[in-house]
Amino acid sequence: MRVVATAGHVDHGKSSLVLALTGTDPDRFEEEKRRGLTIDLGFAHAVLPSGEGVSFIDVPGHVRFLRNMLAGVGGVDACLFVVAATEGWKPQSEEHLRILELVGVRHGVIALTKVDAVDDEWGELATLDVADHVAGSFLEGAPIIGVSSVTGAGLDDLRAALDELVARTPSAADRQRPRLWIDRVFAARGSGTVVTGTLTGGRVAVGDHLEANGHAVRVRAIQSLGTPRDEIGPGNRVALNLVGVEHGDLERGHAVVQGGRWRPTELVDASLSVLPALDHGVSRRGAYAAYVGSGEFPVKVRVLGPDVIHPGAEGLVRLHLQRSLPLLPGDRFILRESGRNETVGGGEVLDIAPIRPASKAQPDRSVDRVVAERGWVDVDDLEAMTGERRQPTIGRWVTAPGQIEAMVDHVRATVAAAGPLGVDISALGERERAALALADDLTVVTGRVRQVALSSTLGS
Ligand SMILES: Nc1nc2c(ncn2[C@@H]2O[C@H](COP(=O)(O)OP(=O)(O)O)[C@@H](O)[C@H]2O)c(=O)[nH]1
Ligand SMILES: [Mg+2]
Repeated sequence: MRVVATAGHVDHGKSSLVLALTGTDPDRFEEEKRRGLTIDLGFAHAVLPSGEGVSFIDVPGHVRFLRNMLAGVGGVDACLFVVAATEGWKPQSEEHLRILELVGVRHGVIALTKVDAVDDEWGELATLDVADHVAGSFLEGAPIIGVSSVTGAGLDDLRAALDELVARTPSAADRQRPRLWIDRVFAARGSGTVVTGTLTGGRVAVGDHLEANGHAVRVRAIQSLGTPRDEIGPGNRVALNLVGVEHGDLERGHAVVQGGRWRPTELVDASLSVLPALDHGVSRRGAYAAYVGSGEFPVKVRVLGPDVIHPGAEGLVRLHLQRSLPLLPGDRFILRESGRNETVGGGEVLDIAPIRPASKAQPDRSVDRVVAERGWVDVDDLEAMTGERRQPTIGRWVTAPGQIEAMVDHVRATVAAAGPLGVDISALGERERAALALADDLTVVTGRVRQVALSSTLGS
């Protein structure tokens, strides 16, 4: 099963196309049907000719509902990019393409819709124009299929192209760290709460004990594509029935994760690519909205290093969120200036627990840097901060080069300074005691650490 998000300008025929491909109208709300306008995310699924299933997340194209579009593209593998042959490339064609690039979508097909309303020559020109606009992006070279949701023309070709898309899109990675960014919440009919989202990072099984926005919950039931499941892997649309939380306590943008394995954070260092088309740089400090997972979060940005990141350039930033989120290095975000209603750029989380002051921070994704900056790091902490499990170098710690030797020397010096009676072992810290075990020349006698008598060292 793959999750494919639609993208493209308003009224270009995204929702009609999803309906034509799946038989499900993704515009769920009465207001959407009445206005003929997608406001919120829509969901539908179909079986492709190969037998492979595909879930569609239909996003709104109108710039006013961009936040809903952003909530939809967080966990997707691929996109169905829609441009109407009648209108050609429009502002949200451009903005959605940039956003998909910044959130890391790398695969897609392009549907040139409404071909029934143009003649062949116009259709060919429109195709060339679209190819021009996507040149240099991840959609360069992607198939551009002329379709009509009205006559059904081209739909079989599009289905075949979707099959190829699904076949060439790598399946979602299983890192044994499931995370579900919630996009909808309901009260379950019996009791408990149902949340839906695109599962990433790992598997979830019925009976799992998880944490939803910090509430301890148990998974009572799982559904995917309307079918009950005992467990489900990453890369799927899922609905989880959760016991232990009121539906009023959860909302879009919250995450469901395994408690204890994450270190929710309000402060992250990240890379930021500023869109080339922006007419100003991102300056030293400012207030923005960051879009991460399925959520929109107010954020203060501080540029690390030079004062301004210019349009088209990439720099480093420190993001101050107003609430803590379960993030990991590698998570992607989009930055918008809410006041100007303008997408500024986006980037990748590099450090979810920066400890160096902003003036000295040099974030990157290296686990060794996280260790080096701390000297000693608990293995579980390190995993929660980086997503990577390392072998401890001593006790339960991973240490930077030279740290263990320095600690052994320090313990040796402490014992030497204490004289013949030695040091009460309870006066030593955990790390000192771990280092003590490595010092052949020290011994513990009735609770006191002493130097091994010289004669016994020589005799051994
Ligand atoms: N002639 C024609 N009209 C279409 C086609 N697809 C959609 N439309 C019309 O275009 C308008 C916008 O379609 P919609 O699917 O809501 O666009 P969205 O905003 O991209 O989701 C509606 O009035 C549709 O009936 C098509 O293939 N041919
Ligand atoms: Mg729509």
